[in-house]
Amino acid sequence: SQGSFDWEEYLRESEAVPAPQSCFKQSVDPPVNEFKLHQKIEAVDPRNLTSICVATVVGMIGPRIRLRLDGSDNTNDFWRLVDSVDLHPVGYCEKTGKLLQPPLGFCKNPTLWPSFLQKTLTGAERAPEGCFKKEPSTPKTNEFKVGMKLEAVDRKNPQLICPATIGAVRGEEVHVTFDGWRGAFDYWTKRDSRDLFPVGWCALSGHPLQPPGQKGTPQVKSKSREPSVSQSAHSPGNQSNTSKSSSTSSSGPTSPNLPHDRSVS
Ligand code: MLZ
Repeated sequence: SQGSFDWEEYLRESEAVPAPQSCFKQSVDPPVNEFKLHQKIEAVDPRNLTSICVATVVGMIGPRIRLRLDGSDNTNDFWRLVDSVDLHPVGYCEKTGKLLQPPLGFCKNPTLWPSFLQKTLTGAERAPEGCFKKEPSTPKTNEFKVGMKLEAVDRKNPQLICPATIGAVRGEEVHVTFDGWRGAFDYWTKRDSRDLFPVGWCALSGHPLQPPGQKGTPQVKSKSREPSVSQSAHSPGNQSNTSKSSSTSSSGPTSPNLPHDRSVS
């Protein structure tokens, strides 16, 4: 499911504009991933944000790494950008006078933590300082507007980055809606979330971009929507296009202007 999606054509067909780079807390050049699998780091526990834990790099896609907190099971893995402020080299806690914590739900008796910690770090490869990239700055104001396109992490399937549209803006938050999906994956988030990327970020960074779903198109502009598009409108003999929009009458599976309603769920 990679390489089949082309933003340029999709934007043209949907008459949509990408959110400008200045909306995003992302560097213009995606950071380079210099981590290696199995390296240890210190990371903020996503389930307990005041706590920093030992974590192991268990996967990577482009500039994102998949982390597992040592002493936690494999059901709480999470993804971070290599320029996330949540990531530190081993030794960071010691240097800054903090205590390395067991992860929330440490699978063993808490009294076993000190010896577990020592054991998990002994002989382990530690990610070098240079792997940790500087966090990008936060844009001064919320420049997102309803209808702007972007690439966004699907938080229910956080290894995925998908084409999305800003569905609403409320103060410092934006509603992220996923193109071609009915709303089950949508979420509200801070406008400076690291899960939001400008159109083209995946291509630039070497990260796969999922194609849009096929379950209806909630973001279609109402002005260019015909009252009903019958099957005959797509048949080869009937090319009388009275609509002012869509010079190219694409009927491809990801065509954003046509109501594809072949879903079951
Ligand atoms: N396997 C899942 C993936 C959905 C991904 C949606 N991303 C917005 C499904 O098909 O339900």
